[in-house]
Amino acid sequence: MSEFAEHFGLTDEWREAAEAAHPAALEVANPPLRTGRIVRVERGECDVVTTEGRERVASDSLRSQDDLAPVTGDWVVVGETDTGSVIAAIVARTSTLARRDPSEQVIEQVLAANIDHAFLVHGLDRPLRAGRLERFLVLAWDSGATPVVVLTKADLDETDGSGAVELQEVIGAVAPDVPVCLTSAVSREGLSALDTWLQPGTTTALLGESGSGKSTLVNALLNDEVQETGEVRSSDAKGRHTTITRDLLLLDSGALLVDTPGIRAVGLWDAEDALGRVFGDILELGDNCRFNDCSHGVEPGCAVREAVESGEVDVRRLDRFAIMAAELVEQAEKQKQRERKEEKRQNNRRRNR
Ligand SMILES: Nc1nc2c(ncn2[C@@H]2O[C@H](COP(=O)(O)OP(=O)(O)O)[C@@H](O)[C@H]2O)c(=O)[nH]1
Ligand SMILES: [Mg+2]
Ligand SMILES: [Zn+2]
Repeated sequence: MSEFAEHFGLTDEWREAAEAAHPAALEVANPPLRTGRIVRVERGECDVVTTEGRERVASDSLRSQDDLAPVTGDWVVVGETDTGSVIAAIVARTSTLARRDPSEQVIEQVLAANIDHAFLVHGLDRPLRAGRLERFLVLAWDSGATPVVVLTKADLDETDGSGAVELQEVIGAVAPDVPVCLTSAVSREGLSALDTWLQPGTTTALLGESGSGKSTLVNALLNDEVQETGEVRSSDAKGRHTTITRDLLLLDSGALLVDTPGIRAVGLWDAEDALGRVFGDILELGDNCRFNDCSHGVEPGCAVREAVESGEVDVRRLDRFAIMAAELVEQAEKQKQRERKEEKRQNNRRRNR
């Protein structure tokens, strides 16, 4: 099938936004300018599907002054330089899936952009950790995408369905308003229910632990073995290649999918509001604590601990909330330090000129 930007979700809005970015693009590159969407990012290069077709372009260092690295899902303006085609401008994102970079504690890592739905994928062959699910939920809400929990490997359920029901109860307690779908890539059970979200021109990202069945699910939806699958250990250099790039893939239905490499560490980045969506009840209860800055620990008059004692709030959930909230405070503090350092550096440089 030939590929054009029109198939990858190009709407009038995106077209107009891209055209508005033309003046900025012309500072970096020459015409002919064309609008496209990034479908794959590799070191220094991207595959972009433009209104002219698919092409490989340099992600360009000139443009990087604005600190924005192109990611899968981005809408971009491509133009020409002496050394070939480059991404000359990135169109403002409507959503970004981001986490704290696991290698660098104070850097945000954007996983994908312009995502409508996030499938939080969990395999029935392993225990569900509520804390993990909460993290993925926060990540998804924070991105602006709508989360859906997708349980995979239903064919492996030996409990005659009661295991899945139990799991759905656990998920319901953590995320009461989030839809849960039970699927199997092997029996193809439940796959058509995903059509609710996999609508033409919409983009869905798959998130979840390594081995949860994301790539297998993608292949089942594509009816093709595009993504490599298998038991994965990302530290296992000799192990087979698994998902390392994040590709934007086009389904026959016209829906778009982004498979992501198994995420082991879901460090939160700047996600206070999203935290409130997952732990809204605790935040609300906290309004009734005697102290404004109550940590819901040992302070007297703590409404949250009262709710724990009365059984209204699960104490383990409160613990997980406290950990994530502390993480966000710590991250914000580090970010501030980093900004101060950067400011100092720039001031010094100016003075030494
Ligand atoms: N029985 C069964 N196995 C599955 C299913 N989905 C994935 N798997 C297996 O689970 C393992 C991990 O799957 P993979 O798609 O690579 O997981 P990913 O790391 O999330 O991309 C592989 O061995 C798959 O064959 C399923 O629906 N049923
Ligand atoms: Mg995979
Ligand atoms: Zn309190």
